[in-house]
Amino acid sequence: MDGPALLRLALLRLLFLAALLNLSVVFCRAPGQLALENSDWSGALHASEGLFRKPVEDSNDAIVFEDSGAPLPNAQGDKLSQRLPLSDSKPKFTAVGSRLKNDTEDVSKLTSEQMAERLVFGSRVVRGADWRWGDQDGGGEGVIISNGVFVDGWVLVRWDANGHQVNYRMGKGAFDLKLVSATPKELTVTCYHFQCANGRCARKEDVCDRHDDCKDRSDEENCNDPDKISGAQTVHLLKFGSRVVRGPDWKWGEQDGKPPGQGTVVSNGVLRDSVAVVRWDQGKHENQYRMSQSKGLYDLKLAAIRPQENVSLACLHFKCGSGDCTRNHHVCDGAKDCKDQSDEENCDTPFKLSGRQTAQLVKFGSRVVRGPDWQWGFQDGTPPGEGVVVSKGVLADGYALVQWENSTGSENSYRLTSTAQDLRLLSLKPRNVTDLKCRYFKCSGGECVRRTDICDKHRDCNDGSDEVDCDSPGNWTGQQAAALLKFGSPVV
Ligand SMILES: [Ca+2]
Ligand SMILES: [Ca+2]
Ligand SMILES: [Ca+2]
Repeated sequence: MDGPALLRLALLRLLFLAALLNLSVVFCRAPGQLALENSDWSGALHASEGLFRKPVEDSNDAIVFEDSGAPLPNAQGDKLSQRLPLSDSKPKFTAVGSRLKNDTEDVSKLTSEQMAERLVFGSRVVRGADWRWGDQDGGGEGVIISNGVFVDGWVLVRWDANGHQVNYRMGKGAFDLKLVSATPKELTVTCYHFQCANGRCARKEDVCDRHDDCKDRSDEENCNDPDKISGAQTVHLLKFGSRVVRGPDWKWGEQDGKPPGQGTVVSNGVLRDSVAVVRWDQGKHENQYRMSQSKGLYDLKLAAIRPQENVSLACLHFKCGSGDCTRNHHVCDGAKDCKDQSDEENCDTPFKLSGRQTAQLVKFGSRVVRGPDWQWGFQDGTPPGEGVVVSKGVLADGYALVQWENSTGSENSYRLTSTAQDLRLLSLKPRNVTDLKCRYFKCSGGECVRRTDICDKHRDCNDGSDEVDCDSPGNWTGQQAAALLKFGSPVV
C-alpha cells in the first residue's frame, strides 16, 4: 500500500471509531443508564416564561395518593421511570424459559454471541466482558426478566443484591453480561417497567413499537385504539402533551369538566410516584391523577395515541427547565420527575438551588441569605447576614417574608420566582421558630403575613386565619381590624 492509501485507511478507522463512540453515547442515554451517565444534566436552568406563581387553591389538595411512599434513592443503578411498587396487588407470575440444548452444557465455553442467544426469562447472569456500569450489580448475580434479548440488543436484568431492574447490552457488538448457569430458574417478578400479561418485563419504549417483545403480544394489543388500549400500556405511553379523558378508576367528580372533557398531560408522562399531571381544557384545572401499574389503578385514558407537539404553558406548580410541569412536592424528593431533571439539580447544596426550586422549598423557619437578584441594599444587615422565613413559604404573589438577624430584626418580603431570586436557602430543613413578633399580622399557627394578605381571598396563613370572618367586621380580631381599617374608615 502506498502512503496516501495508508492515510485513507487510517482516516477510515478514525471515522469508524468516532461512529462507534457516538453509538455508545446513544446507548448510555437509554433508560436505566441515565443515572450513571448524567449526560442530560446541563447545568444552569433557563429563565422561564412568565412569573412563577404558587397555586392559590389546588382542587385536589384533599386527595391522598396511596402510591406516594418514600422516594427511591438517586444512586447508581437507580432505575427508570417507575417507582418501586410499595405492594404487589397483581397476581404473581411464574414462568420458566428454555432455549438450552441441555442442562449439562458448559456455558463458560460459549462466546458472548452464543450466550446472548441462550438468554431467556429466568437465566442467571453476572457482569461480562464489556461491563461499564460501576457496581449496579451489587457485585453479584442477577436474573433475566425480559423475554430474552430485545431486537435492539438490550436485555433486562434484576440484580439479586439490590433488586434493581436495569437494561444492558447483549448484542450489536457489546456484551455487558455473562451467562452463569445453563438452567433458567423459576421466577416471579413485579416489573418496574411494562409488565407483560405473561409476567415478563418489557421497557417503556417496547410498548406499541410494533414488535412483540412480550411474546404474548400484550405490549402490542389495541395500539391503534385509544379506547381499548390497556391501562398498563397507557402508563408507558403517556407523555408530555398526551391528550386524555377520565379513565376506569376515575373518582374525582367533575374536575374534568361538565360534561366530562379532554385534558393534556403536562408532566413528563407518569411520574415516579405513579401520578400524571393533567390540565383540563374546561376551566384549565390542573391536578395529578393515579396511573399505577402495580396497583392496577388508572384515573386516565388516552384520547389519542400520539401526544400533541409544541405544548407550552405556565405550570400551576413547578415548571421544569424543559417546559414540563411537576408538583411542588416533587422538587428535591430524590426522584427525577422533570424531563431535564431540573427538579433535582443541586438538592444536596441548597445554597445553589434555583429561584424556582427555592420557592418550593422555603418554609416557615427556613434560614436564608440574600440571593443573586438581591437589590435591597443592606436590609439584611451590615455586613449582609442571615434571616429566617416567617411566612408559611412563598405567598401567592411570589414573595416570602423574612426577618433579618443582624440588623434590627426588620421584616420585609422578597421575591422567589423563576425570574427573580432575592434569597438563597442555607439548609433544606427549617428550624423551630418561637416567640416571633410579626410586623403586621400573626396567623393562629404563628406565621406572619403582610397587611395586604388579610382578607384578599388567598389563603396566606397555613390555617387560613387571614381569611376568617372577612365579611363580618363585627367579628374581626384586633389584629385584623388594625390591618384592615384605614384612615377614614367608618367606625361603629
Ligand atoms: Ca413491542
Ligand atoms: Ca423530583
Ligand atoms: Ca390572604
